[in-house]
Amino acid sequence: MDPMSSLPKGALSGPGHSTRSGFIALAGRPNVGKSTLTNALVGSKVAIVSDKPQTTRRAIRAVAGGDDWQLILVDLPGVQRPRDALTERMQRRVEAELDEADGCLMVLNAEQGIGPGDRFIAQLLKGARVPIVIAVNKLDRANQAKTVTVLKEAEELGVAEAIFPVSARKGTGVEALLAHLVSLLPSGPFYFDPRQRSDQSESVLLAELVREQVLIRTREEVPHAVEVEIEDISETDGRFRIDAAILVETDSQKGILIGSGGRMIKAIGTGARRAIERELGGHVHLALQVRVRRHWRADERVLDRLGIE
Ligand SMILES: Nc1nc2c(ncn2[C@@H]2O[C@H](COP(=O)(O)OP(=O)(O)O)[C@@H](O)[C@H]2O)c(=O)[nH]1
Ligand SMILES: [Mg+2]
Repeated sequence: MDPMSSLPKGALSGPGHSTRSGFIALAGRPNVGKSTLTNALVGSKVAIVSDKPQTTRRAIRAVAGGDDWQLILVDLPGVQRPRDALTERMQRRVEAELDEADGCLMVLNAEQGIGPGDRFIAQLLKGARVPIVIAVNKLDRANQAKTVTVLKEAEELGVAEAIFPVSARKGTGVEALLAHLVSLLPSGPFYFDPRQRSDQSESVLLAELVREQVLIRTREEVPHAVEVEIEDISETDGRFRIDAAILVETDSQKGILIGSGGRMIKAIGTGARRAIERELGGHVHLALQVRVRRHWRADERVLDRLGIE
């Protein structure tokens, strides 16, 4: 999907300004579809998606852009009660990002409706000095009556200057939302090379594609306990070899990831290889290893090395 293709050019840059660019911070409960919406707005996969909590650990800057505008979306890690060094860092990051943004996009879930978690976030945003836009997502999962109710409740939150019903999965309404967000950006030079789609290094993106496959296939404490490190990438004649380690905290988690007869690690490897091949556009040999590294989540040095700020 290319959400940009039919945007009128004149609508995107004010008179007398050559380019506009800026940052939009994404807020919303876990699982409302922030990462999916980021990918839809950018028009390519920059953020991994699953229905597990803490899928998004790093504050990715995703870059949507046209000829004369650049909109940088900051997909914030989920707001949670601090429990360990990892969640504490995530919390600090959320506050810092809002401070630097030109606008905030709060995402709600039309399927579930608005609950105490959404109201809590809306309350936090009330103090923000930036314009707030609401996207009511998962329109494809709500009938008309439900949609009308949620849109009304969204308005009653009293924080948004504009509200857009969308389906990030299907692309419905994404173009109108994007045009509005672009209209909020100040004029100014681009922050990123226009060919860039995010600020993630290639190895972090590839590690995330492996982690996404783990998240899709595991439950309970396992998703939260897993991290992935790319140890080596090499290319010969358009064929890639990638060595990656999946880090877990206990032997039992390692057992789960390997699975009986190695079936689980095989399924993770096949899924990840396909996703990486789509990203790199070539044949990939993916060598995966599962390693136990106890308490990596509490180890600031490991977090630094993995790029989790
Ligand atoms: N049906 C439907 N599912 C969606 C939509 N957007 C996201 N999802 C699903 O909702 C789950 C959470 O999405 P994600 O983008 O990771 O949410 P985040 O935690 O807010 O970043 C995933 O299973 C997505 O596939 C949508 O528009 N429609
Ligand atoms: Mg996310």
